[in-house]
Parts: sequence; C-alpha cells; structure tokens
Amino acid sequence: MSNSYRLLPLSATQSPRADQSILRRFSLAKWQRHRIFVFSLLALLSLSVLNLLHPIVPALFTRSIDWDDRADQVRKSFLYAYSNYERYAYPHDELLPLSASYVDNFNGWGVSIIDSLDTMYLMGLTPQFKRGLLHVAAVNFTLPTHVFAPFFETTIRYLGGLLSAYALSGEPLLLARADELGEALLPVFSSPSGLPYFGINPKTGQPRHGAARGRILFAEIASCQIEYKYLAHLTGKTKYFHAVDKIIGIMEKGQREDGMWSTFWNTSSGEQLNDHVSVGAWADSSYEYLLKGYLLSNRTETRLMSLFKSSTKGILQNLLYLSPTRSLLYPTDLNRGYPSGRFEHLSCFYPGLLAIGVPEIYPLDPALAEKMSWAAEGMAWSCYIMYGDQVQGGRGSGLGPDEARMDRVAYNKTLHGLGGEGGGERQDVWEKKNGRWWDIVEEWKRESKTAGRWGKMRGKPPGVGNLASVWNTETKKDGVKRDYVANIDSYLLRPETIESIYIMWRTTRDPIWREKGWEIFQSLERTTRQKNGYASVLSVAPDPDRGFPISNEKTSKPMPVDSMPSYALAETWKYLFLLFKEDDPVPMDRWVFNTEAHPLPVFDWKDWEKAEYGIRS
Ligand code: DMJ
Repeated sequence: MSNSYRLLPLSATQSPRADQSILRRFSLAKWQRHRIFVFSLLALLSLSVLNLLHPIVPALFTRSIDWDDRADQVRKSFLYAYSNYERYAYPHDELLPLSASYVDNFNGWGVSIIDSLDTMYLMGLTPQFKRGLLHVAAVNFTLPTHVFAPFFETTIRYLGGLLSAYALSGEPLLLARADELGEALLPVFSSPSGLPYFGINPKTGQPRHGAARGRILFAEIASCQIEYKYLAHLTGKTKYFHAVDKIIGIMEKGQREDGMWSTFWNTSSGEQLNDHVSVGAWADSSYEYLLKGYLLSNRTETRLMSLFKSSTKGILQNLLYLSPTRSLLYPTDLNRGYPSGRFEHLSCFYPGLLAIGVPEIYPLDPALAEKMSWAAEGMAWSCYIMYGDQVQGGRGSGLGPDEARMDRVAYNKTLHGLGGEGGGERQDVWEKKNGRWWDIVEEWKRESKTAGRWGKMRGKPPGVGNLASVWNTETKKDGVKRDYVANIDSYLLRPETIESIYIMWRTTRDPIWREKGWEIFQSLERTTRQKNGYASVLSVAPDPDRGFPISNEKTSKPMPVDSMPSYALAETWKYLFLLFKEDDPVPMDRWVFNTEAHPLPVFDWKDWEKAEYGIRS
C-alpha cells in the first residue's frame, strides 16, 4: 500500500492519533517537504544571485572558454584566405577562389593588400604586413585615360586602408601614398554643387558620372568625411577639409522634414531626386559618418552631432518595423512613405552604430537614447536570427541571406478598415503604419506605465530580447512561422552582422554576443571554406525536403561563387578577431572605424585648424 493512498483518508477523516505509523510517515513526509522547500528556496536564491551577477561579472560565466584561442583560430582562418590570395592573385585586386585566379575589379591597384594591411597589423602577421608595404611602395595610382576610379570604393578601401595602417604602424610611406591618392581623387569634387562625381581618372583629373548619368547615391555623397578630415589634419592641407565639409552644408540645407535624406541626388544641382529613404544600400554610410565624424574630431564638430541626432530620430520613427509573429525588429526602406518590407544584410551595421551613439545622445535626449538602446539590441538580435535560423542542427549554412522580405499583417477591410473594430483606417494609411515599431513602443510605454508599480515599465519593449532560432520554413518541421522569406538568398562574406555583434559585445559586455559571433564563425568555416580560399555562396536557406536549391552535390553545401571580396579581409575577419580578443588593441573611445572597418584615431584639431574650419568647441 502506498503512502499516498494511506495519507489521503488521514487528511480527510481520521484523527492523526488513530495511526501512529501513519503519523510518523506523515511527519517524515512533512520533513521531506521542508527539505524540498528549503532546497528550492536556496536554488532560487542562488539563481537570483547568479542572475544579478550576470551583467556585472560576465567573465565568471565564460571562464571556461579560452577566447584568445578563438581569436587565434580566426587569425589562422584569415591567414588561409590571405595566403591563397598571395599565392594565386597577388598583386591583383581580388582572389577568385574556385578558379585559383584573380580579378582586377577595383582599379587593379591590389585592393586586397591595401584593404588587409591593418587587419594584418592587428593580428601580428608581420611578414605579410611587410610584403604589403613593399606593394604600397611600388603601386602606381594611375589608370588609362578612359578608365575611372569609383570614388566611393576607392576612398573607403584604399584611402581608408592606407590611413589606418599608417595610424597603427606610424610608417611614413603609408601617409605619403595616402596623400598622393587623396590629391589624385580631389578633382572629383569639381561639380557645380560640390557633390562628388561617381568616378575620377587619377591621371588626368577628369571626373565622370556613373551609369545613371548625373545621378549619385546618398551613400556616395558623404562616405568620405572621416578619411579626408583625418588626412587634412595629418597633412595640414585645408583643401581636403573644405571639399568634404561643403557636403555637410548641402546636407544641412537638404534635410527632409522627417530628418532623413533621399537616396538619389543630382550631382550638378545638389538636389534630391526621389522620395525613397533607407539605411541600407544607397544610403548606409552617409548616416554612419555623421556620428563617426563627430567622434573622430573628439566631439568638436557639433554640427555633425545635431545631424546625427535628428536623422536617428527620423530613422527610428519611420524605418523600423516589427514582424507579425516573432516580433523581429528590422529596418526597412520607404518608397513614397510605403515600407517595402525588405530587410537587407547591408543594414545590419545600423544596430552597432546606434549602440555607439547611445552614450553620446543620452545627455542631449535621454528618451531618444533609451529607444536607441532598445532598437540596437532588438535589431542586432534580428540580424543574428537571420543566421541562426539557417543553422538547422548543422545541416544548414548558418549564414544570413543578403536580403529577406518580411511578412506584414495583410489589410482586412472588416478588421482594419472603415467601420471595423481595429480603429477604422483607410488601407493606404494602414499599409504605412502597420507594424511600425515607434508607435508600438509608445503604446507599450503608455500601457506598461499604467500597469507597472510606481509608474515604472515592466519587462522589455516589443522587438527587444532574445528569440529562439526556427528550424525550417513555416509548418514544415517545427510549425513556427519564420515571418520572412529569403528573397536574395546568397551570402557574400559580408561583415555587417558581425560588426554589430562586435559593437554590442564591446558596449554591453554581455557574453551572449561573443557566443553568437562564435557560432557564425563556425558556420563561415563550414560553409564557405574552399580548397583555395573562402568563397561567397549562392544560397543559404535549404528547403527541408530538397536541400539547397543550387548545391554542390559532392559536399551537399550551397553552391560557391568564384569570389572572395576584399571587404571580407578588411572587415569580416577583423571584427571576428577583435570580438574574441581579450585585450582590445583599438578601444572604441580612442578609435573610430571607417565604413570598411579601418580604425582611425580620435584626434584634436589644433587651434589654427579650429579657426580655419570654424570649429568653436
Ligand atoms: C563594404 O564595402 C562596406 O562596409 C560598405 O560600406 C558597404 N558594404 C560593404 C560590404 O558589405
């Protein structure tokens, strides 16, 4: 007879005295219950203490992981990529890892070498760095008269690469060549408005429009600020400063009411040409350089900060949306006010930028800074999820698609339309607002303030917090809606997600970001490593039944593409290495990364420079 059977009638009808053995057993059971209660209490207490300690002493929780060893594994991986470049492609622009050959797609000046110099310096790859210097000494920054250097790419990769390697190593040759290149590119600003042309012939000084004649992208307008201003400071050449600072004046005048700028501009007139706004392709780094220019000048160029603040507010209010089921927070672009629902890999630099901006904005606008920190965390997590969803127990690529199309709630006339229960909105109004994060957060703030004690908000806002990855597309295996389809399914060795993960780690010290970065590094190794280097892949998301749509049958991996872009050497491996390295060789309070991950040092303008450039603080 079991205890439980005998105890039941006791509690219901019998006196405890009636059966001493039952009483003894009951007492024993009571004692056992006490013990369980005490143990549970202790366990709860320890969990709470651990939970309290977690953000304060994250090192306690990762002590068993040798992060420097992981940094070393990244270093070896970079070395594998670069050695293959040196073997099959040196001194050309980029390695073709499948054909063990090369391509000259960025002026033929050896972009992989110059883009890699600072990565090699930081990783302590001295022989490779020295061979890189020999190339810098020998390279001829010239082109046949009918060929034009693209200004944006030449600035961020070559000029940024030379300046950063100079700042780290102090090697005068690097500055001399940077100055020579800066001079050769300078006639690009000779348009009537002062905006840069698309390209320039460095020999003749002849500028040229891009494929869309007379039109330039917003990203191409201002992504030269920090390179040219640092060069102005190093050389004392005021023309460098004035050429790029004029663009800030044009941006100040042209800032839209919503705080942003259009993606297409007329080079000659300096006017904006379309009603399309984005933080992804066509726009990204021009927003980035507002904050970074301010920080590089040791917070003295305050006009850059006010543009950064107003544009950040506009972006947070207008471009951030939540997916309907998983509440994935993502930035999208607006066409005439309508969100496209596109979530680009390129825009995954943005959470990192916000994280850097939070302490800068806080003294000026604490409420905006609070939203920035939520948005940074939520979007960085969504960017990671794009990778995490493709891991699929190690069967998938573990890499994020170049672009996802996010689900949105479809307009339902009865529910959302005129006379319906949802407030009655016209379809066009609904299409713009449905899922807009700023409005949802404002609503959440109002509601949780009323619900919470002492008017304090409870929990994390919508779109913020860690989500689990989903195994497969909806209803196939785990039955969870993903909320997106990968509509550009390739992974091009891009850095943006790793960049934000790195910044989230440096700013929050939450080890989860390092763990996620490690997961991505392992996916990179598994999916993109080839016999002669690393290769982009055509497709990251396999169909649960049929595997990768275009796959390499021998390996059942996604089909590789014959390309190893120089930005992977400059950015992807560098951010991974710095994420795991315990000692930080480029602390964020003293270094500012250009958009190609080339760190430039924060500097103080001299008095004469302040007077010349009208810098007051
Ligand atoms: C890089 O060349 C730079 O980060 C640029 O700003 C945009 N993206 C590419 C890599 O994806």
